Amino acid sequence: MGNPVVITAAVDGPVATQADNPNIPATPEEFAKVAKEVYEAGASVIHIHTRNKQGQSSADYDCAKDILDAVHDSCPILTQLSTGGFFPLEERIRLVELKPRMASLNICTMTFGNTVFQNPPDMVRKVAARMMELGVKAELEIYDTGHLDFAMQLLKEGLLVEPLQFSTVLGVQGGAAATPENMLTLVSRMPKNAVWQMIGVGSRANLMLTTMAIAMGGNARTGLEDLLYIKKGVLADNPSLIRRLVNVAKAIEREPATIEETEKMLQLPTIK
Ligand code: KMH
Ligand code: ZN
Repeated sequence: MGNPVVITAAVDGPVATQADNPNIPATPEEFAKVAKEVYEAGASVIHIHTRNKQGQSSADYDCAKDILDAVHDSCPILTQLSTGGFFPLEERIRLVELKPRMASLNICTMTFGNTVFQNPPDMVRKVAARMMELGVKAELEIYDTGHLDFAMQLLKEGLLVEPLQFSTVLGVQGGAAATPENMLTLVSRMPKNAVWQMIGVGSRANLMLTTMAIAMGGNARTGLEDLLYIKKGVLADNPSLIRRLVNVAKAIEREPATIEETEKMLQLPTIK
């Protein structure tokens, strides 16, 4: 099948808890279960924000290891750990030592809702260098055009490996708004050999922009990190969101990428 699409399941996120949506995984067992479900639904990548024993977002190294091990044991889905929670930077960075296949790399400090998302340039350089040493591919989360520019600067400095893997994140308060125009601006400014996926925050933005991205030949992400409700008043769950996106892809004659296709398309390095 030609033109496969990499579908990523962002199953929990850094903020929401089971009080917001009971379908958010919290324990290693719940992460393992949801990993298998989204894999069977068509996702080839799982994006994980690790949690502590109380189910709260946390960069605790041992808890993160338990979650990652449980997911790896459950199915062949490719793991992408978030280094982007709202914890001390040193704790976030340490998560890459767990050697997931990919880890998020947030490029710039920004206002994020009512908080400040701290990503100082030298710290970003340090994490990028360490990811390269370990063979962990950087998933570059860009929330505005300046973030793309700084990613290009890091490439020039030899801290990133091509093809760059971008996630265009639109709809965060403090970043660019969730509009088709903003998506097109960002995508048109990426190097030609880059791979990219769309992350639309909020129910409407998520479906509209991921659909557009798939139609344009890009990749797409969905899951409870990006939207808690599938429609007004109806709580979402991860496998249903993946199935909905797979149906969108199939309707425009794209098939979800297999694990092998994803490894090839994203040119994932070998873990060292
Ligand atoms: N929820 C995302 C928009 C990351 O995973 O590195 C921001 C985030 C970053 O959580
Ligand atoms: Zn995330």
